[in-house]
Amino acid sequence: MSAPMIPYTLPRITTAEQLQRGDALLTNALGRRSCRFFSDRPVTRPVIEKALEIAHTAPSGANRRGWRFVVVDDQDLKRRIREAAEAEERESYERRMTDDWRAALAPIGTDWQKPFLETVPYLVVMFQLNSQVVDGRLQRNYYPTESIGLAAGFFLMACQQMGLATLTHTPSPMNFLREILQRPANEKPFLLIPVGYPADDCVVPDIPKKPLDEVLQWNV
Ligand code: IYR
Repeated sequence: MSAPMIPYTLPRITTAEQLQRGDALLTNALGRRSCRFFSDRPVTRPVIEKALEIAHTAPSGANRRGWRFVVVDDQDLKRRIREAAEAEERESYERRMTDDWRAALAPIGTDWQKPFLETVPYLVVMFQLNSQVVDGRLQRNYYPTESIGLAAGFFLMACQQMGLATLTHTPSPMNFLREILQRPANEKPFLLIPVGYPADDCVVPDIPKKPLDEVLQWNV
C-alpha cells in the first residue's frame, strides 16, 4: 500500500548563492584527508552522534536503512580490534596482496601496523545488513552495498564539516569485527572508521586528486 504523499519543496536561491554554497562545501571536501595519525584528545559524544544522525539520513534501498553503526570508545575493545586488524593486515601486506597492489599503496606509505586504532577516541564500525527483521520476519534488503556506501559518504562529510578527522580503514577480511562486537550473522562488516582529531604532528601524503575532467563526460 502506498504511503500518503506530502508536498516537497526546496528554498529558491539565486545562482550566485548556489555557487557560493557549492564553493563552501567544495573547500570543505578538498580539506578532507584520510588521517592515520590521531590525537587522543576526546571528542564530545553529541558531536559524533550528530555525524551519525546525518549518516542515517542517507537514501537507502526501499527506505530500509539496512545498516548498523557501532561506536567503540572502550579502550579494551579498541585494543582487541587493533590486535585482530593488525593480524589480518600483516597477513595481507606480507602475503595476500599482489605486487601491483603493494605498488599502488607505496605512495600512501601504509603498512600493517595500525596504532591509531588504539589512540583515536572513537572507532565507528559500519555493518551492512543484507537482511533484517521487518514486520516480524527476516527480509532481504535491496541495494545494501550502495545504501551503506552512501551512509558512509554522508558520515565522512559530516565529520569533516564538524572538524573531525576520519579514515576509511578496510582491514581484510573483517569478520573479526562481527565477533568482537557481538553482531549477528546478517550484519556484514563494511568499514572501520576511526574518528577524532589529527595528532599535532600529523602528516598526510602529498598526492594530487585526479582532475574532474578526466572522469566527467557530458552526453556522448
Ligand atoms: N586495508 C589496508 C590496505 C589499504 C588498501 C587500500 I585500496 C588503501 O587505499 C589503503 C590501504 C590498510 O588499511 O592499510
